[in-house]
Amino acid sequence: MFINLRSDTQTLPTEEMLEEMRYAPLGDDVFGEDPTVNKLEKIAAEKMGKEAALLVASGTMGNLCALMSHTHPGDEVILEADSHTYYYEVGGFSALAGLSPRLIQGEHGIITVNMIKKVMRNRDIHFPPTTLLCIENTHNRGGGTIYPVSLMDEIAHFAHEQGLKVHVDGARIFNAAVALGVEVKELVKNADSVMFCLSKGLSAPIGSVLIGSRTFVERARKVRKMLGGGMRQAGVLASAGIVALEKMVDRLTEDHVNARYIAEELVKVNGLQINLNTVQTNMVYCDISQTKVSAIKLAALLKEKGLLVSPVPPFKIRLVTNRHISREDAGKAVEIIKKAIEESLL
Ligand code: TLP
Repeated sequence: MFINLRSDTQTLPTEEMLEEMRYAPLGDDVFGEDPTVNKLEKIAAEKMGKEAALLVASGTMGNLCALMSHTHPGDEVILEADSHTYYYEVGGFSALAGLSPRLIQGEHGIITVNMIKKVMRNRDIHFPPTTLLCIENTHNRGGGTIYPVSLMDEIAHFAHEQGLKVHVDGARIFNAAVALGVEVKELVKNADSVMFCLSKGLSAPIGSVLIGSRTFVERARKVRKMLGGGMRQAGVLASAGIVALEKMVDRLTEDHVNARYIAEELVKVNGLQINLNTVQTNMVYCDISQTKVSAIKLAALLKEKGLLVSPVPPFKIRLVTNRHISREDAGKAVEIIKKAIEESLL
């Protein structure tokens, strides 16, 4: 049995989810007739303080539906340079949405109004129209870092003044809300759309939700169909998603406490560097460049010792706590890493 700190995407459905999946009332969601999907979408929209919501197969599909619903091919979208949408979504923003990216290198993924001001251009015959700004909260490659409410508000106000829509990749927005001790709707109240994942720390097996105004979600529903994401008896998935939203949010604090513990232990290890300021939620990024091993090699070495982590080449590894990781597992993981690093320094 591995201690699996590769990602919170590795979480398995709870017994209650499996039970709900067995008995969920079902219908054809392409016709809007699945009562369980409709129920999940209603709950999600309410939690985000918006009019409507749409269940999608994945976070990637949710972000793409948002991009395609807010923009037209040929538009420019402002993205953080390490954002998931830019970095890990196979370039769908360009290949499928036809957008050109204007990148901002944030600080640990976090961008400010001043940074946005620097990349804003005048409306000019030579430039593509800039129509959308994306924000990732929490920011994955930034270390699971959080945009606080005030910054989210400031950015959204500025973007709107500039005529831009604001989409939030909130794959882990509940981690941000729990860590800040605010209701999630506070964080997205000025955004035009938000996507969050049911299938990460919240433990549902499949699914993400895209939320926004009624008109936006109508458009996104059409785009989802075009992308092949119109699902039929999707209530099977939505039923687990309802449990995720209603029962699995508060416990995310445990993951944050465990991540902090791991980071504070590992920062003492010779050869490892961790920026403790970025350990704000359920992720720990360790810089291993002072050791003699690459990220890929260290991840393989750790796997041999029973620990799964994500290599972030060339010289980082990522550990993500989740509901299958107890405090005891966190302690064991620290010991395994210490041993592997000692061996690699020899
Ligand atoms: N992130 C995954 C990998 O793709 C890296 C992970 O293990 O962290 N937005 C953010 C911020 C994400 O971290 C992810 C997944 C997504 C979107 C995409 O979600 P899925 O995997 O459901 O398409």
